[in-house]
Amino acid sequence: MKKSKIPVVLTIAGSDSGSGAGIQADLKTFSSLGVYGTTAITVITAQNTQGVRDVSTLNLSMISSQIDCIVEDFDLKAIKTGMLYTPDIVKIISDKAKEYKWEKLIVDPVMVASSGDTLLKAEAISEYKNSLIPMSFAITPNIPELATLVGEKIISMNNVNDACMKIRKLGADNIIVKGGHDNNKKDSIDVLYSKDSFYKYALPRLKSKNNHGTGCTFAAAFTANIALGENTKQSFINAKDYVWNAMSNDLLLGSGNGPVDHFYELRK
Ligand code: PXL
Repeated sequence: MKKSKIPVVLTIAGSDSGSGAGIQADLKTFSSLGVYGTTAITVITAQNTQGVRDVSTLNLSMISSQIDCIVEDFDLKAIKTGMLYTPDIVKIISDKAKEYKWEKLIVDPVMVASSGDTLLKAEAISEYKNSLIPMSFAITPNIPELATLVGEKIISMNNVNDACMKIRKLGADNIIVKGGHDNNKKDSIDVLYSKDSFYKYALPRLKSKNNHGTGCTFAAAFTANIALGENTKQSFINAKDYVWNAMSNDLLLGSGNGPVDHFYELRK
């Protein structure tokens, strides 16, 4: 294997035809932050800024084969998962994580799109808890995803710590909760639970409704920073700063929830 000039990462996720989220958001984030992104596509969605119209799942052997191809030829510094959709896909990714002994596996437990469309079948949640989360270096739920994972109706900033401790028991080393869905009007606060301590990072809440793909973008930016050799806390801070800047410079595309600007640096 050649000694590459740039860290390589892999995203295992769904395609978003509107390119605001999913594989497309991941690749833009990776490129913008200076890592080389490879992809294993799980599902193809037909969607725009208004919502998801269709989902088509790739067969399991094709998903497996994409991952094998990448692992055999690239020295991966980190791996990120996004939309996995079915229990079978979650299981096969957990099997690959075990087979290849992935140390830096970042699991973004994607469940629902900003448009409200379902991105994960309910039957897949137990597979996440039993197989994939135990293999993860970090998991990056938003507040509704965290509530679903711990089986509670609502999580607020008051009980977020208890919920993180429950996820820790499933085997994730680091838990990052994205506070975008919290009802704090002034700030958006994200929480990192790492090595038995909590760290909170707040930035002013942005009013833009062009927030499609912010969850994917955050997890991809965190993955890129880990691949670049940053420590967990700094990767968390850098990822939030990146999303905040990308969201501040939304591109005003489409009539629904538009994408953020992953390349805001180019347009300064
Ligand atoms: O943001 C979550 C997400 C992940 N992956 C795909 C998506 C979305 C949101 O729409 O479409 C493919």
